Amino acid sequence: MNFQYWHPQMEKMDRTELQAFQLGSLRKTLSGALKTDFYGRRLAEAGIAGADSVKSLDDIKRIPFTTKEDLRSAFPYGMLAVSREDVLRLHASSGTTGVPTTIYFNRNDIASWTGLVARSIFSTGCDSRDVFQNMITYGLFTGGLGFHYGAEEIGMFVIPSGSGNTSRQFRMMQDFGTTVVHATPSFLLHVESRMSEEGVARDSISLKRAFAGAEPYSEDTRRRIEELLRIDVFNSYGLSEMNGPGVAFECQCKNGMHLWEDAFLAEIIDPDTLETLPDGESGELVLTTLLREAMPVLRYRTRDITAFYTEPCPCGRVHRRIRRIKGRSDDMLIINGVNVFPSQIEDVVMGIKEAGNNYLIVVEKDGFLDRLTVKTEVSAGIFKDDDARPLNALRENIRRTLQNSITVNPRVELVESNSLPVSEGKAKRVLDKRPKDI
Ligand code: DLL
Repeated sequence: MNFQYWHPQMEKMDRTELQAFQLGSLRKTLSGALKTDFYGRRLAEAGIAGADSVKSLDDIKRIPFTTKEDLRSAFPYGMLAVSREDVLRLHASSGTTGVPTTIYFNRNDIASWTGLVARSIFSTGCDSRDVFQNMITYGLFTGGLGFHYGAEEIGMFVIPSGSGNTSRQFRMMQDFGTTVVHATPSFLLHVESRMSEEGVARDSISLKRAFAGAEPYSEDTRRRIEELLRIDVFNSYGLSEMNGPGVAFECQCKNGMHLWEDAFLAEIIDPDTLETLPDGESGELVLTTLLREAMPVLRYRTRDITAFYTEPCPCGRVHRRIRRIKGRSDDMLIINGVNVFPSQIEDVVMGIKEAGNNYLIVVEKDGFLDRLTVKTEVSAGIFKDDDARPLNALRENIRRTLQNSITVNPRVELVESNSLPVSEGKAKRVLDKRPKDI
């Protein structure tokens, strides 16, 4: 295989050099973090007064973890390390209780993020001759602009098609000779099935590769997409708190995702004991930003369960690879790539007085896409009436309020009070019927 490197010096430096670079960057990051309200307090409590109290990479263990809850509590500017005039952009993702977690970028942050995404895309064998169709949501979600900038940096011909509008997607592929697409794996499968339905011949498109991520999927799903569309599919991992995409990415070897360790310091911990685990063991990924200036984040608990590969990759990159994400250590659902916390749904349902006390969240596959149904009990009495209008209005009110809150359009089913199962122990509010074959 012919390997190509976007930033060979960074991608292939030896590990000692990489670790020295990481230590220097960690200290810079700490200096920035100490300027923020949130970390100023948090680090002082942990006895870290200045960046030089960190003498080795191992000293990272003295720094307290950061959680999504912390980001929410610091909303909007408690973690901002630069003046607001220096901020160029924000992105956001859902928080556990409806308050978004907001991430800020200054000019250098946009440049370093763009570099990481460019490096990721280039490592799959793409170059400036490729036509790239970005079939993912633009806007507050990081997947759109993150990939857009990275692909432009390489000089690719970028089509910012966004997600949805399936028939138009493959028409654009035909019109412009798209060679690479980016989408969630479920949307890729959906596009393929619509192509077959509408009789679009595979030979009428020039697709060679796809980047698929933002939600978990199995090796079988990857193979299925590859066989159906006759392309190579590369796994792409990231999270808003760490820029977005471009945290870890598969290279041409397609065997684990290189986690860009010059930009992120990675640890794997046991989510229960919080102890660091040896390389190779499966646990929760914890990440510290090393390059971010506007909003450094220290020891962020991603809740994603993975493990490091212990053997080096034939591509020659020094950055360690993580395994396909096995699941999460919290209850966050990912529905067609969108993060949804059950607590957000509960807030909406409980905030509507005609809704009863019990509800059930059902997630299942509808074709290749995810479908969310919220079954809600209604207050006693409302079903007795012959007039269906109040029920329809209530259903629509719940649906609209939910859609505004979680950005996913759910189906709402109203059921009689006391008809949903009540568990004796912890309430089981989520029924995830999607196949788990990871
Ligand atoms: O999903 C960023 C992204 C955009 C990644 C485009 C890849 C492509 P968030 O919306 O903050 O950011 O969601 C982050 O999604 O903690 C994982 O649980 C999950 N996730 C992301 N990529 C993968 C993947 C973007 N390849 C959360 N496999 C993360 C499994 C993934 N889960």
